[in-house]
Amino acid sequence: SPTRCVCPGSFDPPTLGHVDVVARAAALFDEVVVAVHVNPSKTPHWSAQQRVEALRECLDEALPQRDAARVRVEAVEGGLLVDHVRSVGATAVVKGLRSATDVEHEQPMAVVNRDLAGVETVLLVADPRWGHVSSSLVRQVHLLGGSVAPYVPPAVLRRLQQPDTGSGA
Ligand code: COD
Repeated sequence: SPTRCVCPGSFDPPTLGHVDVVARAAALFDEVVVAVHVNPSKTPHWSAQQRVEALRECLDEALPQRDAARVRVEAVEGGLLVDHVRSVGATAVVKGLRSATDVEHEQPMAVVNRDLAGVETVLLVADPRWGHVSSSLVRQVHLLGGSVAPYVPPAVLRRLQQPDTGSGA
């Protein structure tokens, strides 16, 4: 049977780092489910629907069609990550690792997710080109009037430049 993983995140907004992790997950697994988490304790800048649509566009533009076809993007409302992982029939979570801070953050979650459901976590070392890129950095630079073109896929840049059709503001 096909191997399947979940790439979870907030993707608020998606960055080139996110797209790189999903592309690399698609090289390791037959099927990838990108889970856009709707965190009840966070107020998102983009709605879940905007993040899902933007990610779909980014992946369709960045990946060869045969790879993009193996990646599904969906919103996930609350609940345990592992419950969603199991509900889609995946065996692993794939995440990106940018820094020692990321390691400290991911290590306990990986142990708990394995305890809860036997779900393994695959941590991909960030490509140095995007190792410093985060959604919060992109939001801040954009808000203060700087160009985020080096950090986000063209589909996200287009949406940021058309506030009424994509910023969620
Ligand atoms: N390069 C490589 N990887 C990157 C980059 C980059 N430049 N930027 C981000 N990433 C990776 C992150 O490391 C992460 O793996 C993923 O991409 C998503 O990043 P974000 O910032 O969009 O998402 P987060 O960090 O807000 O994570 C949201 C989650 C839903 C994944 C998180 O809150 C989570 O795991 N929740 C689990 C809830 C749960 O079940 N808890 C109980 C058991 S632990």
